[in-house]
Amino acid sequence: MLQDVYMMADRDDDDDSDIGIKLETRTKTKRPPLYKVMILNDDYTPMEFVVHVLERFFSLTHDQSVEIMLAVHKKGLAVVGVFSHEIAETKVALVMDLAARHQHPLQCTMEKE
Ligand code: TYC
Repeated sequence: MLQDVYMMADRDDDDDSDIGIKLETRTKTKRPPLYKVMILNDDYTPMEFVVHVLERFFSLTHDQSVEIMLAVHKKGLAVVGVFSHEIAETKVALVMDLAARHQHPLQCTMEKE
């Protein structure tokens, strides 16, 4: 934990009774960084497989999954979710593992937001 120590200034009155070191501490809590998880287009992975992956691992509805899959198909890639480092890493591994087991070249990556 990072802590700061502040010096308290003397106020401009005639006595110096309030000069001193204020040992107030403040705990800095940083939010953990977030990671975008993306899927990339390729020429071989079947559209239905990509839709299935989006529904299964990214809690998207069927309609949302079709929309994102088509966006990736047209534009090359899309962000499919934003997660903590550990969750993002797990999602990428699950997608890559399922794709490999079905011999599809689908790529899933993560990037710090
Ligand atoms: N381009 C693929 C096809 O025409 C479909 C596809 C979409 C593949 C999204 C990957 O991330 C992807 N079968």
